[in-house]
Amino acid sequence: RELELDLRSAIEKGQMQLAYQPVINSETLEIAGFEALLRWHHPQRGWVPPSEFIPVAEASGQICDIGAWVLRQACQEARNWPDHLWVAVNVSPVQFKHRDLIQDLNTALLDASMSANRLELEITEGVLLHNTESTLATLESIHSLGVSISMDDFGTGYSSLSYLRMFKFDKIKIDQSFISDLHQTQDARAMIGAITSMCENLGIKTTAEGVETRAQQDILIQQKCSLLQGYLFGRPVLSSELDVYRFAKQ
Ligand code: G
Ligand code: G
Ligand code: MN
Ligand code: NA
Repeated sequence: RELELDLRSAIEKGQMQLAYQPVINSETLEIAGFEALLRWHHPQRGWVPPSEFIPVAEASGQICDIGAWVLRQACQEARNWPDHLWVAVNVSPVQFKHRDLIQDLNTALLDASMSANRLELEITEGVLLHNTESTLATLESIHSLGVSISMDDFGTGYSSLSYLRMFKFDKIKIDQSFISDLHQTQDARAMIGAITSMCENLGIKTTAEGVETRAQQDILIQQKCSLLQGYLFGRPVLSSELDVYRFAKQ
C-alpha cells in the first residue's frame, strides 16, 4: 500500500530510469540490440527491484502509465543509437490488455521519430493465456505498425508450443533455466537444439537468456541459437553509463 503510494509519484519525481542489457548476434558476436529493464531508485528505499514493484503496479493498474513511460523513454534513448541497434521493451499482460497500448506505441514512435522496425515488444505467457480474438487483434495491430514481437521466458509456460501456433512471433527468448544446466547434461543440449531447429524452420529467431559462461556460449553457437544475452556479454547498465557508440559497426 505504501509502495503503491510512492510508485504514484516515482516517474514525475524522476526516480525511474531504464537500464539496457546487450543482446549479441551469435554469428558475428556483435551487439544486435538491447533489452530495456526498468530501475526504480527511491530516496529512502534505495533500489527497489522490479520483482517487488511491478506486481504492485500491475495490481493497482499503474503499470499502464509506467509502461507508457518506458515505451517513450526507450524510443527517445534508442533514437540516438546507431541505426542497426534495436531496443526491446517488456510489456506487462495488464498493459497489453489496456486499450491504449497501440496508441501509446504510436505516440512513442512518432515523438521519437524512431523507425518501428527498431522496436521489439517482449510479452509473456500471461498475455496469451486467454487466447481471445482481442489478444490476436492487438498482436496483429502491433505487427502492422512494423514493431516486432518476442515471446519472453519461452519454455516455462503451460503451453509454449501452442502459443507458437497461435501467432507468428518474430523471436522467442529461451528461459534462462534452460541455459543454466547446458554444460552439465546432454538432455539440456538436445532440448536447445530441438527448439532452435524448430524455430529456424518456422522462421522465428531464438535468443538464449542468462548466458554466463563461455561453455554455454559455445554450445549455444553450436546449436545455432541466433542471439545470446547474459552476464557473460554484459549486465544491464543505466542509460547514463551506456556508450552505445562503442558498439557501432566499424
Ligand atoms: O533486471 P531484472 O531484475 O530487471 O528484471 C526482473 C523482471 O522484471 C523481469 O522479468 C523483467 O521482464 C521485468 N521487467 C523489467 N523491466 C520491466 C518493464 O519495463 N516492464 C515490465 N512489465 N516488466 C519489466
Ligand atoms: O524476464 P526477463 O527475461 O525480462 O528478465 C530478465 C532478467 O534476467 C533481469 O532480471 C536480468 O537482470 C536478468 N539477467 C540477465 N542476464 C542474466 C544472467 O546472465 N544471469 C542471471 N542470473 N540473470 C540475468
Ligand atoms: Mn525480458
Ligand atoms: Na525472460
